[in-house]
Amino acid sequence: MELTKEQFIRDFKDQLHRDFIVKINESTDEERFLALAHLIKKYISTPWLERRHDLVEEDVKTAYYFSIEFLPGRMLETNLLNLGILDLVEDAFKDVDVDFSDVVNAEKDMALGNGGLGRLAAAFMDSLATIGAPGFGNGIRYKYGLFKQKIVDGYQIELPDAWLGTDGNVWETKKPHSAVEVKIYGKVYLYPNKEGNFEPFYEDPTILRAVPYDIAQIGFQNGVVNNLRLWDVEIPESEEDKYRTIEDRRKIEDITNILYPDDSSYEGKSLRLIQEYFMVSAGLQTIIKNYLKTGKDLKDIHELVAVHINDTHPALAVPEFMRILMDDYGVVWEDAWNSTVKVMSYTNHTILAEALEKWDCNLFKEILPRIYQIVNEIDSRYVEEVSGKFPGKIIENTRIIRNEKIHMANLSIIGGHSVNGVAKLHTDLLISDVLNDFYQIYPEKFNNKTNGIIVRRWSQISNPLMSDEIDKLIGKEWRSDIHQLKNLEKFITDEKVLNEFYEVKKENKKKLAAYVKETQGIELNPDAIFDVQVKRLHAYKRQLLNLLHIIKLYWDIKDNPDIDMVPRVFIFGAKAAPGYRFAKSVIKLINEVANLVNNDESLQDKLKVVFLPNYNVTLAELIIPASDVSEQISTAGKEASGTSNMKFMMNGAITLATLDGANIEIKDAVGDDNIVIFGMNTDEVYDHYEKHDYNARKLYEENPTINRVVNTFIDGTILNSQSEGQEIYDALIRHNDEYFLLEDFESYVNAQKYINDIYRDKIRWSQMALNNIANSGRFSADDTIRLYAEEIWNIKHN
Ligand code: TH1
Repeated sequence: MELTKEQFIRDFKDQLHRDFIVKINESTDEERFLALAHLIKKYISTPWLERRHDLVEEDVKTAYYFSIEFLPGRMLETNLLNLGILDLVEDAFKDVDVDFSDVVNAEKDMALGNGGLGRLAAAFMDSLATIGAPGFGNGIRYKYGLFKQKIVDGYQIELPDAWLGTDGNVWETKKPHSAVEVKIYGKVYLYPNKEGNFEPFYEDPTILRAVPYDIAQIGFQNGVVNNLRLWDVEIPESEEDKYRTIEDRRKIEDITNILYPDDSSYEGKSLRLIQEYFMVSAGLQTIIKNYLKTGKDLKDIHELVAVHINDTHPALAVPEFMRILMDDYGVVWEDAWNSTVKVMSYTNHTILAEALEKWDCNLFKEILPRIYQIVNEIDSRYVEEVSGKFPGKIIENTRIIRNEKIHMANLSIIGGHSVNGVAKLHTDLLISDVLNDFYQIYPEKFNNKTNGIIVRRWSQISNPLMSDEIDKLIGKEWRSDIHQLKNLEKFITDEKVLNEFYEVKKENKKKLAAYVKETQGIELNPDAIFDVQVKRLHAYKRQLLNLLHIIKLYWDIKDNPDIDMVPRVFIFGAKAAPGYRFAKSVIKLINEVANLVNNDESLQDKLKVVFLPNYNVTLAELIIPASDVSEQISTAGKEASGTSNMKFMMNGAITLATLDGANIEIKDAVGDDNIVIFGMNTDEVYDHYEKHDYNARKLYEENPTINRVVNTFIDGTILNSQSEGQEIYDALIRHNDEYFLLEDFESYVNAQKYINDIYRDKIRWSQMALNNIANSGRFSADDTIRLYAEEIWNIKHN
C-alpha cells in the first residue's frame, strides 16, 4: 500500500490519541500494539469490504475451508509484511523512539489449534489471500485457546489460555447481524407435504444463536483481503426464558469455550460433536444464503461453491448441506446429492487408528436427530449403489454406519469428490492400505497435496539476520518469489559466504541462549550443536528415542570423561494432551534427565538438556532459526507429513530423520548428502506387523548398550521419577515397544555420531545448511494451495 513514514506516524499518533487518550511517549506497549492493530484494520477496511461484494456480484467460485482449528500465532508482523509496510513501520518507530519488538511482544498468540493441523489451516488462509484466490475460512471462536503449559517439579501443569481477555481479539470484527440459528437435540418427525415430500417437524429442540466474528486475511502485497470467520455461540433472545440459572446458561456457553487439547487422537465426547455441528451448520447456512443472492438456481450451487473438510471434524458438512438444501429450500434428494458430492472435498491428516473419528449412533441420534436420518439414508443409498459391483467385504468396510458407529472418514469420502493425503508417502499408504477399499471403488477421488509452510513467516519475520544475508547474495526478489532461493546454490563452495551463514546461525543461537538463561537459568554454549525436537508429545513421534540417546551420551561421558565430542545441547518443546499419561511421563523424565545432566559438573558442559515450557508458534519463531539439528524421528509410516521439518530446513538446520512423511520429500529436495537418514522404512515396519516377529525384550537382553540405557529408568540414577521410569520401562520391555524405538536405536546412535563428526568440519556443515536453505522453496504453502485451487476446488487465482 502507498504510505509515507510521516503519514504513518501522524496516523499512529492520532489512533493512540483517539483510542486511549495518550501521547506516544506515555503509552504502554499494549496500547501501542492495540492502536497499531486498529490502524491496520482501518487501512484494509475498504478492500476487505469490497472483496465480499465483488464475489457476490461477479459470480466467482469461492472455496470455504472448514477447520476445527486455526493456529495463526501472532498476526501483527505478518499483517504489516503483507501490507508491504513492515520496514516502514519499524523505521518509523525508531524515529519516535519506540522499541518495535516490545510492541510485537505485547500481542498474545492466537492459539486456536493444537499443532500441525491448525497451523496448516492458518497458513492456507495466508496463502489463499496471497495467490488472490477467493478462499474463506470457517471455524470456532474458542474462548480459551490451547492450554498454557507450566512445568512444576518436572511435571506438566495446564493453565487456561484466556486469550480474549475482557476486550476480545483486536483483529476480529463481530457481525451480530449475520447471526444464524442452529438446532440440536429434540425430536424430529417427518410429515408428508402437498408435493409428496417429507417435511421435518422439530419437537423441543435446543436453539443456538451462532454469531460470526471475522478476521481479515491479508494477501502478500497484492491488495487482496480474504476472510476468516469464527463462530461464537449465544442464547437466542427468544429462548432467554429457558435459561434462568447460571448453570443452564453455562451449558450453552460451554459449546465454544474450549479447544479440545488432543492432537491426532479423539475422545467421543458429546460436546465435541456439538462443536463440529455448530460450526458446520452456521457456516453452510450462511454460504447458501449468500449464494442465493446471486439469483441462481440452488441445484447449480456446485458451480460457485466449494467446501473443504479439513480432517473429519467438519465431516457433518455432508449431511448438513443435504439438510439445508432439502428441508430449508425444497431441493429433491437426487439434485441435492449431486451438488453435495461436487461441492465437498476432504483432507486426511493421519492414519493413526486412535485419531479416526467414529461416533456412537445413540449419542449421534440424540444430539442430531435430523442429521442422523440423513446419514442413514446416505448410507443405505450407498450400499444399494455399490452392491453387486464390489465384493461384500469391501462394501461392509466402506459403509458409513457399522457396528452402531458413524464413521466420519467414510462419510467424507462418499460425500465428496476428492480425498487427499498430505505427503507422498502418506497418500500412498492411504491408497495401498488404510483406504484401499475406497480406492477400489473411487480411484479418481484420490490425490496428494504435500503440506507447505508460510515461508515469509519462517524467514523474513523470524530470521531477519539470515534474510539480510540472503539479500546480500541474491537480491531481494526471493522475498516475493521463493523459488529464487535456488540461486544460493552458486555460493555452495564460497567459504566466505559459508562462514557468514555460520555466524548468522551463531547469533541466533546466542539469542535463544539468552532466552534460556533468562527463563530457565541454564547457561548454553553457542558453539555446541543445538539439537532440537519441538512438536506435540506423542509416542509415535518418539521423543523417548531422543531421550534414550541422551542417556547413552551421559554414560559415555561418565565412563570416559575425556571423550572427544562436540558439546551438544538437546532442546525439547512439547505439550502433552492432559489425559495422555505416557506422554506426560515422558515430559517428566526429560525434565529429570535434564536435572541430572545439567547439574553434573563432571560432564564439563559436553551435554545439556533443556525442556522449554509452553511451546507455541511464537516460541517456534525463536527456536527454529537457532537450530543446527532438526529431529524428525517418528516411526516410519506414522507421521502423515510434518511441517516443522520444512521450517527447520529453510532455516539451515540439518534434518535427522526417518523415511517418514514429508522427510522423504525433503531428502529428494536436498539430496542424500544433505540430510541424515536412519532407521527402518515403512516396509520394514509393516513387515513386523505382518509377521508379529518384533521382540523388544530380546534386543534389551542381548544388546548391552540398550540394556544399560533402559535400566537407567529404573535403577535410581534418575531421581524423583520412580513410577514414570517404571512405566516407560514397561512400555518398552513388557509391552514390546509399540513404536520400535529399540530396533531403531543403534541406527539412530550411529546417525548421531555422524552428525557429531560432520559438525567438526565447519565448511562441510555449512554447505549442507546452505543447500537446505536453497532447496526449501518447494515447500511453500502458496504452491500447495495453488494445487488445491486448481485440482480440487477449481477456483481462480493470480
Ligand atoms: C497432523 C499430522 O499428525 C501431521 O503429520 C501433519 O503434518 C499435520 O496434521 C498437517 O497435515 C494432525 N493433526 C491432527 C489433529 C487432530 C486430529 C488428527 C490430526 S493429524 C485433532
